[in-house]
Amino acid sequence: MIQFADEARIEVSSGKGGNGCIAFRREKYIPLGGPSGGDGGRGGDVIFCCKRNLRTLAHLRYKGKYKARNGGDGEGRNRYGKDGEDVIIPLPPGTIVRDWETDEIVCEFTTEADNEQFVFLTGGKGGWGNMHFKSSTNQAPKYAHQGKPGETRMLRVELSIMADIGLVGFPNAGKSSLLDYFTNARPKIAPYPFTTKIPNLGVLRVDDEQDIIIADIPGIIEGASEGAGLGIRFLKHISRTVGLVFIIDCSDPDALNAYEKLNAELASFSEELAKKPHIILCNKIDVEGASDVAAEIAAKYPDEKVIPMSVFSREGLQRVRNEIIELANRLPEAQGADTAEAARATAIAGVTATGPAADAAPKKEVSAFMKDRAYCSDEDTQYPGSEG
Ligand SMILES: Nc1nc2c(ncn2[C@@H]2O[C@H](COP(=O)(O)OP(=O)(O)OP(=O)(O)O)[C@@H](O)[C@H]2O)c(=O)[nH]1
Ligand SMILES: [Mg+2]
Repeated sequence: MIQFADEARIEVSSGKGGNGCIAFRREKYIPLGGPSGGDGGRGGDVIFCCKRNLRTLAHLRYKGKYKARNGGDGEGRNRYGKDGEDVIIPLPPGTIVRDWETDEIVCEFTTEADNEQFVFLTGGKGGWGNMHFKSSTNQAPKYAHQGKPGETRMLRVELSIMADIGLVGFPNAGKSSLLDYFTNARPKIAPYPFTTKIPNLGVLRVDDEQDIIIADIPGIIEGASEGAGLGIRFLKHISRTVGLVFIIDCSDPDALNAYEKLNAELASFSEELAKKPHIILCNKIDVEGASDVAAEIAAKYPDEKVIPMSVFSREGLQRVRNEIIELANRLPEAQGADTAEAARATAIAGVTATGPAADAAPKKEVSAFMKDRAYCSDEDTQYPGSEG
């Protein structure tokens, strides 16, 4: 089975600053040339960079340790040491990086953060060479500064896919087929359960103003919360959505109870998740008898929005599209948010703080260490050798 890397532990270290040099100018015809030891170079930084085309944290798992280069030592003839190269760690959007010990969030990338960089650890400063210490009373200083050490941190990196809408259904219900029809994603579709083993994201283009990101996750079965099937850990990837789309295969003998069973599994993962706004799609009505089942489901849940459809025969798909758009823009009434954006922000904050998705780690106060770290755009970052 393909493992979907959504958690990793990494150790990151910034580079040590280079030592200052003790040297004296020695040249023919220039007696007592004076101190000429150059400064050490700066140690490299540890930088996180958000890369939209990354989808898992697998690359971190293989490596484990990231170390920026040390700064070079200063040299004679007033030569500076080379600055140490930064280590740039690419992370997919939706990544949260926490301190391993304190659980403090040290960096968080959203879906819009493509190419955003975050300087996490700065390298040690280079030490001054003895050329700086010449004074009227000491013309030949025989000392220089050592470079400052770098820092090392152990981090937990978590990926939680950011989507507007999450698809929930038993295996084989047609989740991936729906994603394939409505979005640019081309997931694997096959007539057997558990075709989807890792979450897929697709973008539904509404118009020039709006894209809706839909997450297709592996199928859930009864008992998934106790580990049956692929379990429910993938539910964390839809924890931050605005709404859920339940898909029921109406040609399945268990179709009538599917919604209840799915909802029960969701609730055992997180009450918040089970309470999200949602619609119910009754799929495969092209199959004989399935339309009647769809009608029965609609009658069973008069307060729910139940839509009969078929990806196969394309029936009902226009309505499904409209309902998905409406769902993605819906405002949670209770929260009194005035824009869809604000609603999304509330949804994100609400679930990260409460659901097990957050691994029971509520946001803590920002530590002194994190206060002076800052996000920056690509232009603000200086790469070694690019200065001047
Ligand atoms: N007859 C019919 N078959 C459909 C329809 N929609 C999907 N299917 C078929 O149902 C099977 C399962 O579809 P998928 O989209 O892979 O289902 P899934 O929910 O993603 O399944 P998992 O990834 O295993 O959880 C495929 O063989 C599809 O061709 C439909 O509207 N009518
Ligand atoms: Mg699938």
